[in-house]
Amino acid sequence: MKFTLATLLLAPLALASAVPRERKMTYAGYKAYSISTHHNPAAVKAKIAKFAAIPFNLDNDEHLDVAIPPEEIAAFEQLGFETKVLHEDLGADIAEEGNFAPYESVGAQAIPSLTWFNSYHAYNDHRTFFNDLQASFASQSEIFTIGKSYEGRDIYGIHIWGSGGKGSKPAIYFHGTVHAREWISAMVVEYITYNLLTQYATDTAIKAIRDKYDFYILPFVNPDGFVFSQTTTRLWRKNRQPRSGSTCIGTDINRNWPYKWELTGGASTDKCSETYKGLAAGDTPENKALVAFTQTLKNNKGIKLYIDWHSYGQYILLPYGYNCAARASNNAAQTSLAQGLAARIRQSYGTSFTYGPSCSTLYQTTGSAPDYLTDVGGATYAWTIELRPTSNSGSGFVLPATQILPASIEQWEGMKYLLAAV
Ligand code: 0X9
Ligand code: ZN
Repeated sequence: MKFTLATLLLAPLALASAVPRERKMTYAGYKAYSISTHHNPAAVKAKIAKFAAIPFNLDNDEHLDVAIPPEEIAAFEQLGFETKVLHEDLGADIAEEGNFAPYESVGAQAIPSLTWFNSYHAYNDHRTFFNDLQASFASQSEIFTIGKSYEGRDIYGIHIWGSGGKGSKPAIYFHGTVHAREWISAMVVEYITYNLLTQYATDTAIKAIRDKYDFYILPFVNPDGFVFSQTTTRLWRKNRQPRSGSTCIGTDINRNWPYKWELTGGASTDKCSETYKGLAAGDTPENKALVAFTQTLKNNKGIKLYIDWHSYGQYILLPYGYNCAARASNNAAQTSLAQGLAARIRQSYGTSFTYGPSCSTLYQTTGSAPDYLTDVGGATYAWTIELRPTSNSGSGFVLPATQILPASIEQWEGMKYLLAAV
């Protein structure tokens, strides 16, 4: 049985993260659990409605992941749920995660060190790192911006091309950090970018891939949300756009794409919800810029593969999100590629990824990117990849920095398979 998003949105716990905060939220002493729902998440939600629980996952039939404030831990544990502890002390794990190594700019003189991937980083360092990386390969790449976020930050990306020259081949198109708190996604797309650039001259398989496609990689689709997750509320998800008539901030960029936006059941009309869809299709500055850029790629050489990198859960999600019975016309080919990708990812560290159509595998989403990319953008393949961890392996969005490299390496190995196979 699946329960609907509507059920979730009525639950008080969905509101916990909607309170506007200016001072940094420390999460000190919060304990995070994955609660087994035994396929009845609504019953679990009803029992914990009285707590100021912060939900991690949106809509999962099997488990509900929540952080419980210190003063409510004893009462929560008395309920006797079957749980797995994700964070003994969420605040301590967030503090540890916040030990960013400062980035010393190497300019165009040298390729940045791989030590970049040993810690998470401040937003401004991400931009400098990306500029430095690009500058070392200036004849085969360029930095571009597609527009500005609500707060006026550039939404930037890198365009990488091969021997055919700039813009001559179909697009491979990657988005990271659509959701602010999914920090691992930017690190993974940066690692893939790093290898596409640094291995071109020495690895014939990478050269073949690079010469066949133009790459467009945007590590921060939601820069405002990301900055807010670093300065104020670590578990922030949406963009930072206010709406009149509400003190709640933010629209879910992955519910605002102008395709199947008007359907019900896969997004929220409540401005305080984590999946708030906006007042009209495509009405955030971020979605407007993304739509225009996607149209440009479509009208140039078309889009072969789009991947929207998220966390967490270890899923490879195929179209569609809007309807659980709908299948892409090439669903059989997509399924076989996803199976191959999951197998290749597993070869590095044994990490398991579940694959299948998004709605039937995870939950319904309307106005989400892969559906737009498939039916409007004309992408042959448009997927969501939910990175490490799972609720069983622990830690949720706050993935320890020691896992940045393994999480990235297994995706890079997977991409080598996928990009040669599509
Ligand atoms: O709910 C989402 O937007 C994604 N999950 S997350 O936990 N990262 O928020 C899943 C979106 C999947 N949608 C489609 N592939 N259509
Ligand atoms: Zn996400």
